[in-house]
Amino acid sequence: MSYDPNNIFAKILRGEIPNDTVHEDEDVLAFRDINPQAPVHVLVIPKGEYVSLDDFARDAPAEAVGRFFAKVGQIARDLGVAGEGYRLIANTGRHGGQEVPHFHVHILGGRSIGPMVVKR
Ligand code: DGP
Repeated sequence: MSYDPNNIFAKILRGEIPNDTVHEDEDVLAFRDINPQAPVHVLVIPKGEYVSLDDFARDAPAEAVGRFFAKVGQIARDLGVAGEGYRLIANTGRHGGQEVPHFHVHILGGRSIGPMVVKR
């Protein structure tokens, strides 16, 4: 799947749509989810154009992948959720339920997040 430069997170990165930023640097933007599922619900996205985790893990330099996850950990610590714990989610592709085709991880915390997957 090729990268769609008009996806909503690309627009957020270009400043075309406002967001509630909690962290920004040269590599990543972290902002609060518009539809929070927990007291802390933050999305972390790389600034590079990657459709999904599959794309990012395959195509980004290993150093950039490592740096991204180091930053996710630091952002969770800064949000104050690392002590009690949190859940990291990377919905990937259709079966993963990914809605926005720009790689992102969800940091969910501030309460017990509950069962990992609801059985259907
Ligand atoms: P996913 O299913 O993993 O692709 O989740 C996409 C998330 O993005 C979903 O939890 C809602 C959030 N989201 C969608 N549009 C916007 C937006 O315009 N602003 C913010 N802050 N979050 C958004």
